[in-house]
Amino acid sequence: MKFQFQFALLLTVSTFVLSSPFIANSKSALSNMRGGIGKLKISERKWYKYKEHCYYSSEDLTDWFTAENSCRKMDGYLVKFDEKAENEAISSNRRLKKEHYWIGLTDLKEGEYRWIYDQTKATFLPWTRGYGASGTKYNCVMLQRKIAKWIDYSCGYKWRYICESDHCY
Ligand SMILES: [Ca+2]
Repeated sequence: MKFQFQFALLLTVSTFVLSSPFIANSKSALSNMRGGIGKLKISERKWYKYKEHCYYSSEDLTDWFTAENSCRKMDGYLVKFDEKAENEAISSNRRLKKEHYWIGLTDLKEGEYRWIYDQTKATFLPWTRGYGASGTKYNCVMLQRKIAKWIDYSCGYKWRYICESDHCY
């Protein structure tokens, strides 16, 4: 009898908690978010996982700013290479090895290369020979085809791009 009473009480309390509007809303928001990201991953299979972060190589070609926007929409940002090993891993695992890809680095202030993700300065700059000092017309950086070297280029030019996300589902 005592057990039945406790069980009934527990059931009442959990029904109340689970049906409260706040929890119901955040649960549905979370499951929508997961559903969206999950669907993209599973249906398109373009994500690569490296050290708990996920990387997405786009198929579409856009200017640098549109690329950054597209990354934000998928809960990410244009890739930030925190260390050389990350640059090399992502470079060699991009979807199309023979293509250039935008990365999240710019020198909107001439010569000062910063990551769009957190505005920190790049700690290493593996330029392709002849690039990296091309003046005020070339302010956005891309990963060169085939190798883990970088090229500064005109931000309006349309290339593929790589997004990074801290959330791998
Ligand atoms: Ca990173």
